[in-house]
Amino acid sequence: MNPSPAVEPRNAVLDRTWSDPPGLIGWLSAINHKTISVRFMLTTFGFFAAGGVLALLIRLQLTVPDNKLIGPDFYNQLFTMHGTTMMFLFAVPVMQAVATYLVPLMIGARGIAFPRMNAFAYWIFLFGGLMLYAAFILDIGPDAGWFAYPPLAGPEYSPGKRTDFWAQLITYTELSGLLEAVILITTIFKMRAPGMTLNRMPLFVWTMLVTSFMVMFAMPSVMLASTALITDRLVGTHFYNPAEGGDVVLWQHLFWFFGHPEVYLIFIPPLGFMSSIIATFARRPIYGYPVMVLAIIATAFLAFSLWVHHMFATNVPELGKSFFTAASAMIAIPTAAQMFCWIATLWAGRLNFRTPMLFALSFFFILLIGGLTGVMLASVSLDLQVHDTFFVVAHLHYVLIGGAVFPLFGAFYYWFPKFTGRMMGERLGKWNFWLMFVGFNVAFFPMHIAGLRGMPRRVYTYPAEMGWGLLNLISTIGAAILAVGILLFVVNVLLSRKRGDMAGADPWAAGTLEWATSSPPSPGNFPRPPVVGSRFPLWSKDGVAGTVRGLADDRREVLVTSVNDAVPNHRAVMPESSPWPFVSAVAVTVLFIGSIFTPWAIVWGAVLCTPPLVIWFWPKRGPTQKNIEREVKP
Ligand code: HEM
Ligand SMILES: [Cu+2]
Repeated sequence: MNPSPAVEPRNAVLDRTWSDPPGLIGWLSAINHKTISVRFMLTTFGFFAAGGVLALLIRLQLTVPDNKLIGPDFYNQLFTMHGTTMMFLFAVPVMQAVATYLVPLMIGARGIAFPRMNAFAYWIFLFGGLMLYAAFILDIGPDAGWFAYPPLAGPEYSPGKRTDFWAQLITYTELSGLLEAVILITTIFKMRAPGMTLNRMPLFVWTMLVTSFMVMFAMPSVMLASTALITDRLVGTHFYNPAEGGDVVLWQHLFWFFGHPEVYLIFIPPLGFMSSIIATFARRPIYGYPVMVLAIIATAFLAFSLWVHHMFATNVPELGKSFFTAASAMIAIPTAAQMFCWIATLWAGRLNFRTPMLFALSFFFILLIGGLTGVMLASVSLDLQVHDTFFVVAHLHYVLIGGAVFPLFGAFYYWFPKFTGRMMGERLGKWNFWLMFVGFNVAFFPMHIAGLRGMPRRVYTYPAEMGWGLLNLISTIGAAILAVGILLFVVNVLLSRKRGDMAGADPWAAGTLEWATSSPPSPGNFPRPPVVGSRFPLWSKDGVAGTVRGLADDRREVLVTSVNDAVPNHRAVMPESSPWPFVSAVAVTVLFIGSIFTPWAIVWGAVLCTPPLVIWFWPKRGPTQKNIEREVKP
């Protein structure tokens, strides 16, 4: 094991080449993947906080029976905005945000593929989220639930513009998600350091590869669904109108063909966090690497074959329900396989209980409960019994928070030194963890019982005779403890960013490439990109077999390698910073928001979008790119 990798001295020319320009225009022109990723992470965390505040309002209203604090109309908006925010503005985007920082570093690349598109995707995402919250503040926020079932979400029962804002937000976030998926797949396939064969890729990179492919199949489904909903509402098509030959169950199929895999888009990247953290803190490579990779791929395939388990209460054929029950139960198998590999790794390792490790270990406990209630819900008869009760609310939060939020917080503790050059406070970290862990269980465990006793979800209050009051009081107290825990995280980040212990390149003595460069990394990531000789390059003697020479420092040159074996192919020059992705995103936003109000916005919006897009893509022969062959043999 080689605890302190030899970090190459920084190179001033290279730093200047890859830096974002100064000033306001420069700020809007930034395309460096780390700059964009940090903004992306802060934005998604901002939405997480907003969604959390809405959750606290929901809990406040449910604390006691017959509560009159929040009326039914506002309550509808609360749970719709809460679910929508968490699913579309936090959970998937935050994984992509973290990945756009880490993946290039983990694979030894100087940058990311399509950096301008990456900036564009970020701006689109930001504007979409702000639009949704602007609508909410102006009291035209959506109120038909995060899955917006027609006919409730259709023109007849949801007049006004509320649902249109929701449906348009889907297009923003999914467009951003699709672009990020293309960027990550291209980066992972074509920009890995020489020697990093597919078989040597860190498991987190594998999870992001698989997740990105899932995004490519899942997102178009919901974009199609929501566009059809908009045309139903805006120009009177009849996709979901049975009176005119439409079908409301069509919505459910299209939505859940996206919605179920969505859960795995949230859950698979954390499997990669887990593997990184466990390997480092057990001080040994993850046991059963091929099993892990196959399990991740199998999970992705299975995830697409069980969307109907969200529709057991509709009239899908009985035989179909049996099939989807079986598929739903089967998905526990690859997850269990991974759990066993991690346990084997931990068993053989010497454990180190720092904060990231605590968050990782809590995953086992919480996800086990969430997984068990999931297998219960996969059975049609039990599902019909607890359908639309708080049992489902408890289940989904155990899976989402246990499967994603806890590992994500662990990941922040783990990679914070790489992002900032400083460690996060360990004492505050322990408090942060225990308050979140205890608060979470106190908040959500009683919901299982309330659900089994019949408490329905999405109703703003309940009569005292039902006897659900005590359980709800406990839940609300738990939610408050959880919120304090999350607040401590924010405090810890703010304090540690300025005053944390200096980290150095590899504070955890970890084995993967992101730790082979300074913390925080220089704008160009690696002064000389490494050549990889093993799965944990920093842990084996000839893991870093050399460095790549011959890449220019005075222009944004990257090495392009082959898909399977990462054999060097050619050099490519990445584009310079540019404000046009930002301007284009503004123009596209005008088009989308306009089209909520009039179909004509598609026409004049397109006219508005054309100039910035043309300028963005206008072939330019700047001083650095002039006379460079785009394909030069290294
Ligand atoms: C921070 C602590 C959280 C609390 C206290 C909380 C609380 C709640 C409650 C009480 C409901 C049920 C509302 C009702 O049916 O009347 C709910 C719904 C929901 N929550 Fe959370 N939640 C939290 C975090 C999250 C996270 C992190 C996610 C996703 C990543 C999430 C996703 C959802 C979804 C999808 C719904 C369903 C909304 C709907 O029925 O349309 N929640 N939450
Ligand atoms: Cu599902």
